[in-house]
Amino acid sequence: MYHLTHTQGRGPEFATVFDWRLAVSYTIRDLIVTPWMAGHRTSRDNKLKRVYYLSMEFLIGRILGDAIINLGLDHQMDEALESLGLNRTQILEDEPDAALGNGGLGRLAACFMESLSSLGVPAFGYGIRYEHGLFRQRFAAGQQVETPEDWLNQPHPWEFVRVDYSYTIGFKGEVETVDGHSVWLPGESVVARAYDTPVIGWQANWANTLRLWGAQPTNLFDLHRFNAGDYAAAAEPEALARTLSRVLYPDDTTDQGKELRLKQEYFLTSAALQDIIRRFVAEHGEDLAHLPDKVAIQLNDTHPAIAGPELIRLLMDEHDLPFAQSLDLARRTLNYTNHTLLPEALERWSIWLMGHVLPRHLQIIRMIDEDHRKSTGRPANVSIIDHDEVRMGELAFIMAGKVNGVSALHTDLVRSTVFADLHKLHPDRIVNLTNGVTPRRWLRMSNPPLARLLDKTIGTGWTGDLDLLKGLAPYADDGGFLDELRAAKRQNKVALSNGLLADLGINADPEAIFDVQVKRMHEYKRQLLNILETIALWHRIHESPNGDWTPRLKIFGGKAAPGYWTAKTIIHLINDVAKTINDDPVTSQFLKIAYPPNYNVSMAEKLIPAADLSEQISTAGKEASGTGNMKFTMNGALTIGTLDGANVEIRELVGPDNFFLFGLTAAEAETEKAKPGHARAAIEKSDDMKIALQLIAEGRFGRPEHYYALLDRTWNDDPFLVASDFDSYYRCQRSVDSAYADHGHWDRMSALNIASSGFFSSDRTIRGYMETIWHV
Ligand code: 26Y
Repeated sequence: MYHLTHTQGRGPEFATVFDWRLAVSYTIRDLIVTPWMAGHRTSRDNKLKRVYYLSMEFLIGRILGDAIINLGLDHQMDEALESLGLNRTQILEDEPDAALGNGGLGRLAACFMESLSSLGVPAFGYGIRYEHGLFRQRFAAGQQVETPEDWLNQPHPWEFVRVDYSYTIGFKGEVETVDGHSVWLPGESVVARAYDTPVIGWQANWANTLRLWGAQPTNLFDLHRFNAGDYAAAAEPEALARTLSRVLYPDDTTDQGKELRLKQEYFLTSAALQDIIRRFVAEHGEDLAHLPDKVAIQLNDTHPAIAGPELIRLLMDEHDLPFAQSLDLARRTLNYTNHTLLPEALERWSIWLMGHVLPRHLQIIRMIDEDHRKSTGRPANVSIIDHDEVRMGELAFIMAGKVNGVSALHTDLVRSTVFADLHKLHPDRIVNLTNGVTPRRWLRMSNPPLARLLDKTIGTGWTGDLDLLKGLAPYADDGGFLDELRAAKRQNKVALSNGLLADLGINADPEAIFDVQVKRMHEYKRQLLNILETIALWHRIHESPNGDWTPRLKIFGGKAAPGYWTAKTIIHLINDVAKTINDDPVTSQFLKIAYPPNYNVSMAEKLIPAADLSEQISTAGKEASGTGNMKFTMNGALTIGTLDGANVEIRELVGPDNFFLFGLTAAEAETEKAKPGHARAAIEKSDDMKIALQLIAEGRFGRPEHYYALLDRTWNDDPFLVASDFDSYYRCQRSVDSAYADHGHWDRMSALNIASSGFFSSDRTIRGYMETIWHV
């Protein structure tokens, strides 16, 4: 009530949901500030080593609900809101979903921030305060339409602006030599201003800071021009600077705006490193030789890989250390996480662009490259500069103390493929840290029915120590427990069904298998395989409409990069197929498709707890880890999947009997792809796949000409082996049908999945980083 009147300036009789939501948020924030400041004091007074997580993406989602959970105030909050006559869901859902990321890599960064706080590790996350996060998706005639996201269009109650922490970031210009020293005279500059959001850990013992940089002009505007009446030109410096933190880059393959992306990466990295060095000097004095003892920096993919040359530049040009020592200090401070093997996602910048935007850094990159080649005996294939391009993966690797993969399989592939040559030179550098997710958000907060059942059955300790879920295993044979587990799942399915009916007009049967594939739209993730299987099943049901079919609701969710034509065509196809199938009276009791638009963190929180089946069907060898797969397992969904990414570890832990495996292995997939005509050969052999493609070509689902290119690509190229895996997938889905029909059996498998999911807590992952990489 205090914040409603004194901060929001509204009496209760006039307050809207928005007013109440802000008042509640400020009240909760007040409670976070105390442990937050205490943590800062403890770290500073004890001169503790800190972890710095540099990421271009933090996909945090909504904050309020998670903060309430971590403060342990969920029951009190419910009572308080009830006494005020307020609806909790309404208040929580009024908060915009902070979408400062594209997908897995950004959400991982957010889970890591939460675990770092829960474990009480002194840490900062550094990112960019994008004014517009990931675009909003809607469908027009089944096709994706992007509209700008606008989360900062309203007050953001969680952040504290730090006008005193501002750094100048230069671009372009000249490098001159003065007294034997190189001096970079940037041609442009902007100011990076810090905006801090506290991240509260489980049980509120510790809070760290997510520090996001917003760009400000060095000169606000040109007063001469303004006074002369040229208002637009006067505001130019401001507009130019602001573009730097204006929009999140969609995971994209187009060439457009490459320069802006490079500038954004440098903007984040330079601001973070200047801030880190300032703090180090303030706490430990000017002797930067001890930097690696007090600072561990993690680069989330290559996006902040300019950190290597930038740290060397700061040490050498601004703090007068020699190159060799600067290089050594940087290497003992920096570490790099690789999240992809896909060649199109490995960043490369033309030498021209690098020299144009960051001339001093290009010089330093050449020095790093030369030093590395000399010290390793000048082997082939390991240079940072190749074919007039700067290879950021090689740069990050060479500048890192440790390089990590994100699942066991992915780490093996990092060693044997992208970095095979560098791995031979530095055999101890690559380590595995399998991803994880925070059980606070992804279980306790998003799945209250299951959380209550777990509390009742094994006690509440699992939230902070997910390995305790093992205690559930004995209950997998307890009929009473299994009934309650089913009831909890059903409650989530009913809630989701109500939402689907209200939002999409789809009448879902909670008894049906809720079969969910939610993730970014990418060919390698093979949403195409899923929709083709759906078409084939629909056709089979038509052939015997009185058959004993297990009812299914197929749920899709995900966005395509705006310039990714094939991914957008697959979205269109799913929507076209959904329209035909959902309107078919012959099959509708058995099969429906729902594709709610604008999949985001908040939607994941509703879909995952309601899922029976988790689709993790990427071409083996292509999905680095996956983290959605872990969330589903924790929430009792069974996985249908390939041996890819962390699926391999999920299957090992839950046991092969409790996992629906299909498809080629990574090695087999490589062999298969090398066979000329592999797609056509596989399609010719598969009646089901052939029919599915034929039905599309005949125009059974909207205008066939929309799909000619996709069909042609599937018959003649099929780079992600949809055809080769089709029959195996189709058969596996039918074994899902029969398994689901046997309730007792299914629920037992579900219980065993939950019981084995403790390993996938991001607390375990962070402990691994602490031990093997950061030494904190
Ligand atoms: C613009 C471009 C350079 C780019 C931008 C974003 C390239 C890649 C990305 C994002 C990649 C990403 O999200 N990768 C995912 O990381 C997850 C966390 O490790 C993995 O679980 C997932 O398999 C991987 O695809």
